[in-house]
Amino acid sequence: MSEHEPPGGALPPPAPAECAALGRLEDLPADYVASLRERHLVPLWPSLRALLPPDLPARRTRVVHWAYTQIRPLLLRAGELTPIAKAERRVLVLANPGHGPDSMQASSAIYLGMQLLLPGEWAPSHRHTPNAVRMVVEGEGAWTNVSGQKLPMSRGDLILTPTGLWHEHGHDGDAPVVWLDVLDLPLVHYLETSYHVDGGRQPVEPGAAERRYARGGLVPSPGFGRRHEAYPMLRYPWSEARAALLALADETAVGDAVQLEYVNPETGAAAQNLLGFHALMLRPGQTLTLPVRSPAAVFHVIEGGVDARIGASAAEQTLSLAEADTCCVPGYTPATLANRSRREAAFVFVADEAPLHRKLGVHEVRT
Ligand code: GTQ
Repeated sequence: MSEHEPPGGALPPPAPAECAALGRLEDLPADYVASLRERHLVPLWPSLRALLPPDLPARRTRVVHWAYTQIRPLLLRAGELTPIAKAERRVLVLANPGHGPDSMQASSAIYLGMQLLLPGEWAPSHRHTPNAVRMVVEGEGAWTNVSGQKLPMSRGDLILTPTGLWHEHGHDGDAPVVWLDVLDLPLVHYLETSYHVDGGRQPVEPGAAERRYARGGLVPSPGFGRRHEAYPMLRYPWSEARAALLALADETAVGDAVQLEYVNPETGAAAQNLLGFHALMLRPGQTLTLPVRSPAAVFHVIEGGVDARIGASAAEQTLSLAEADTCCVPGYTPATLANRSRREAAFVFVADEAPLHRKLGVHEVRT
């Protein structure tokens, strides 16, 4: 689907006449408002500007920086306080205060959680309507079994657990494992379609899909191991993504973005239906200004240190992101990322709402 652009690029600022003050609720006789209420009716005009503000949408999502050094001790404490049997999923949710202090939202559609699994623990099998991915932050030896495929979880790996697929997590290693969960839960919940089903132990075979689809442009021939599932690839190893970024950097003009999207290798479409996932490389010393787009986005540093300058000049904030830190950026917001190192590349995992915006026809890039 093509990108929706307002005619003539960015919309012009509204003429004052277009934004004339409209009648307020208080202007109406109390008995009239009461009789509307009784009949479950609401006048539009007092709320019209709030629903359809001029030029720029109202956004509850705020810029937030979650430092891993602050999350980690609290997550390990959760490991002491709450046994896995009492948690099922031992997660601290990254709650954007713009959506309320107890919100389970990073943005209107994105949920983020840091999940801890201790050696020997098991998070039992279930399936649910929201789509989930895991970005492994720390530790070795954990695995996720998705639809019977046992997928090892190493740092930087992206593991998909798409809508409706059984999944359970286990850990055969000897140190805590932490990963970042990214779900479209806020949207699926808003749609009144969020639920889960418990499963027992699921059958397990070693996951081989990433080897079936290990090289770009080459997929198994029909009848010779071609997957007909909606989600043929469920694990994207960091070693592959990192190598692909370094190769792309060799082919990309200095100063241009070196970014890859995680896609379904059979269709080339985004790996999941609602949220998009990308891996971004910043060359040593590189500063990259991102296009201003409608979807909210999340940045999570896989390797290196990155300064994120976010917001229009008057309200600009600079976040100093360290390895394993996560931040979120509302839609329609300028953002510039700078690699603090002059010697090493930095690598950032990006999650955004772009596939959803494109499907809804509201995706916009502003220049
Ligand atoms: O690991 O299945 O952060 O079901 C939230 C809901 C993780 C999971 C979350 C979940 C999971």
